[in-house]
Amino acid sequence: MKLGLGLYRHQLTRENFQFARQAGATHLVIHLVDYFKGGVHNPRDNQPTGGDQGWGLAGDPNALWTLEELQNLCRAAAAQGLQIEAVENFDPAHWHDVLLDGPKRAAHIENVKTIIRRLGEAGIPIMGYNFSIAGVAGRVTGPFARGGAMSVGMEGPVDDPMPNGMVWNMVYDPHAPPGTVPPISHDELWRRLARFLDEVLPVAEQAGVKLALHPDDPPLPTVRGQPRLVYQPHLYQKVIDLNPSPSNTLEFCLGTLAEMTEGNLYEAVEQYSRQRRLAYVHFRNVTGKAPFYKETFVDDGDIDMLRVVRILHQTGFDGVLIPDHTPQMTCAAPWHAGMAYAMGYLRAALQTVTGQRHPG
Ligand SMILES: [Mn+2]
Repeated sequence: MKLGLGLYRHQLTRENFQFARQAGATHLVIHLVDYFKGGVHNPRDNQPTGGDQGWGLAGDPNALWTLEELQNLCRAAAAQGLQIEAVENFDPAHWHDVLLDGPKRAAHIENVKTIIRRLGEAGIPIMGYNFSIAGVAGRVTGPFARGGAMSVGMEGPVDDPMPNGMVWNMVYDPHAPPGTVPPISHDELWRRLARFLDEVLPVAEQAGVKLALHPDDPPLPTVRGQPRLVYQPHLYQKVIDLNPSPSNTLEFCLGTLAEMTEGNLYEAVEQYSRQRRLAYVHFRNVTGKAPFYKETFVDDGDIDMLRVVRILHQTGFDGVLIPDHTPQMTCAAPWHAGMAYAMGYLRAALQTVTGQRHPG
């Protein structure tokens, strides 16, 4: 097992690469979508939350991430002793009509294929994604974690409809006509995922890239009136069973699994790790279940994280673990302090469980 750190787009700097390496990371998971165009409604110094308009404007629909950009990032990371393990999340601007089954769907499937080929060429082995219409919506921020540390949570269901021009909690068309996105059925959403996987996985396999699906966070049957795919642990199996490709994998988010109302988290870790379908793991702890839960420090929630690391080790998982989100610590660098705390915990857990001083 290897330790990684996730960085948002505006954090992809030499200073943060050094911070990651100093905190024990050998790998990075990078975000290339800019989630922080919502200004004061969605400040840059924390994980994105946002209001009714979500995280704000999506990217440029005509500017796919270039091979040169990816290669430059890989080189800059390597200069600090780090490998880029994954890019996390497609930009809604590049693939909204795959999610919405809209008129640009064919062009957007080509966008996804192009991005995956470029990742493969740059040597980045994983593309993490969410197949979700509403995305990560409906969360609140407050002093919920130990010692009054600022964290996020949910205080009830959020089913107010989503305005036209929006998908995955971002605005891809600011000039969309007034009105709301009509809800679809769960079956229709599964059909869209199956069709997407059938078209894209052969390209991913050829490029040597795994597609890794994050579960729906928050995990509820619907959010903003739109259906969700993976909102109980057993639904991850349905994703695996849709397509036998070894590139059909999971971005395994412990926090989201713990928020689910059914199943047993430790059994789920064992079940999916044994099938060799975990691409990488998000470490995040929480208390409570959706739609009433709060994010906590990694050592302080409902999940026994050391037990999870032990199961991953016993089942032969050899991929990357990253802290997902953490509460913000009261100091001059709240995000970095929260991450450094989680990295220290994870490094100690890896040393304890593997019996190696330099695991991974
Ligand atoms: Mn996650």
